[in-house]
Amino acid sequence: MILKATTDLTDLSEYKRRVNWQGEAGADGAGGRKTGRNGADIVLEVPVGTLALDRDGALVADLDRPGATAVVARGGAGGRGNVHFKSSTRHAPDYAEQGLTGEELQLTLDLKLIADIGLVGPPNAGKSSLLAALTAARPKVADYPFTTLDPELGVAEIDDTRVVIADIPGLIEGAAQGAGLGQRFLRHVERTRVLVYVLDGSSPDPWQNLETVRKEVEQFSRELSQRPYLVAVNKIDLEPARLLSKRTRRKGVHFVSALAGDGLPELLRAAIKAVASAPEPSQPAPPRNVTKLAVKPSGEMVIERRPFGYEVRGERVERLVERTDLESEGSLARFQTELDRLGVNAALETAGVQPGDTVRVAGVEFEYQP
Ligand SMILES: Nc1nc2c(ncn2[C@@H]2O[C@H](COP(=O)(O)OP(=O)(O)OP(=O)(O)O)[C@@H](O)[C@H]2O)c(=O)[nH]1
Ligand SMILES: [Mg+2]
Repeated sequence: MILKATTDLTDLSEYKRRVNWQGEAGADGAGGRKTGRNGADIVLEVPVGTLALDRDGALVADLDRPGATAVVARGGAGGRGNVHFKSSTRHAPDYAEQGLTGEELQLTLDLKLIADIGLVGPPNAGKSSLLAALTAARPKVADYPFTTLDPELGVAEIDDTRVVIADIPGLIEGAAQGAGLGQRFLRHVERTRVLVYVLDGSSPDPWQNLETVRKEVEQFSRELSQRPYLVAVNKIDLEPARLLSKRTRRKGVHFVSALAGDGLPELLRAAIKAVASAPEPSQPAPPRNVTKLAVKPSGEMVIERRPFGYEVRGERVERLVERTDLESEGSLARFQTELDRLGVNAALETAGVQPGDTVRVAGVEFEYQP
């Protein structure tokens, strides 16, 4: 199973519709020493920016550029055909190995927006209005907090330079502890090079609002909070904000009006300049191509006393069971020999197994017969 990043997709809706995906089984071998055909690879296309996480939330693959691929689950090795078990006394062995089961895993696909500039600020500050004023995006704008529920992207263009801007839901105090909606969307701006803190210049204390939002960002990610940023004090068409702009000269602070268009080209140019000189955002974790499934050291074996009898665990013995065609007499006979060779029978005796006890290996139950 291979994940592949493509620009043809923009969301993961395909994987909402269908959650189970399975590779194709290989074909059986045939007479004349013919090896069976391998099962075809299954390539699952995902939008660029998709992260694949395992059950524990560990990063399995980071599909951060077009064409990036990651093998997330491998098919099982094929079994050896009966010709491999020929000997001087057995000319036509009536057993063959079964193929191994392929890897199976549960992945969470998480799409991170990839933007150059992230708009971050308290609810109702005018982030979406700013996105709408700077780009062709048409996010919902309304006079109440938490209008934006999902992050939105837009492309801004000025002086032949294009930048992608992301607008996320508003951040409030306590967001890091789960208050409001913003915190869970901050990850979408994790990879932006520059943050623009958008403030409502007509609010009672915009600088206090800036403090609050910066603190929430810092609690989310120290690294994100240390990235270059600008401040856009919005709504200077309103009197309190206009007065504030007359009184304030602060480096990196721009007074704008998303509604009237004041100060927007200057803000955009400054943001683009900051993007150009900002360092590449670091990756959340080193990308790993292949999932490592926990594998017990081969040969190691554990025998556990269970209510039903005994359970044998160990990579080699479990593989042996998987490899064995339990319907075939010949295979079973060889299975017995192999159990002896691996020391399973001796270990069971030591553990106190009695003839007739149930022994379970790899989900298959046997009746113990010495
Ligand atoms: N007067 C004035 N009002 C503005 C300006 N920018 C935005 N608004 C108004 O402020 C309100 C909130 O604007 P939004 O763009 O939805 O704010 P937001 O920050 O995206 O809000 P959330 O998504 O809820 O966090 C709307 O009523 C806007 O019309 C501005 O420059 N001047
Ligand atoms: Mg909004």
